Amino acid sequence: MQPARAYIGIGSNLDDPIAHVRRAIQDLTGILASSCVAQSPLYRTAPIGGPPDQPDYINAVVALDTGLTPQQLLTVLQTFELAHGRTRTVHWGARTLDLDLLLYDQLVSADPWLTLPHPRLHQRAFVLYPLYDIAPALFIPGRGLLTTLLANCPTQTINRLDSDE
Ligand code: A4P
Ligand code: MG
Repeated sequence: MQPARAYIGIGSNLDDPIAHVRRAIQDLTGILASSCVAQSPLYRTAPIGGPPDQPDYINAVVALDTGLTPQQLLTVLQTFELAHGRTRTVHWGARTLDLDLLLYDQLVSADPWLTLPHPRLHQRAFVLYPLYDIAPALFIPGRGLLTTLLANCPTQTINRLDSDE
């Protein structure tokens, strides 16, 4: 069977976020029946939503080829979040690690447990820029071309990190 191409958004803004994101990328490269085909640079980004005075986030995106179903993949991602000490108290509050399944091939799903494409990805510079770094020609089902989404994205503060930071 052909593997699916999945894109995973990584975010952290607590307890040494750069280290959490780097470890998360390592975690993702070890997923069963999957291989990592691309990883974006890391970005430092201003928090969108959630309580005021949160620290900046570190964000990145990884592309995987996977033989897992989307449900299996999300379950693995949630296991990694827990292993990074993720707790869920405040909606959109600060977190050690958030792993979002952004896209799974061109699959569309309205299931609240697993909505595809991720319901907010098209509005978020912290997702669109790293996605563009690794898949510039991407089409987001129901939303359009990534390049068009980027051109229409609200202005948000995001800065690419130097690779040695
Ligand atoms: N869920 C549904 N679809 C998906 C999907 N495609 N991928 C469900 C992952 N999870 C999905 O997620 C809540 C529920 O969404 C889960 O039960 C899952 O089954 P969560 O991770 O527990 O909570 P969350 O992260 O607070 O919610 P969510 O919806 O992932 O939040 P967002 O929209 O990702 O926003 N600002 C900056 N600069 N950088 C960030 O990374 N992140 C957020 C979180 C807000 N502001 C940010 C950032
Ligand atoms: Mg999440």
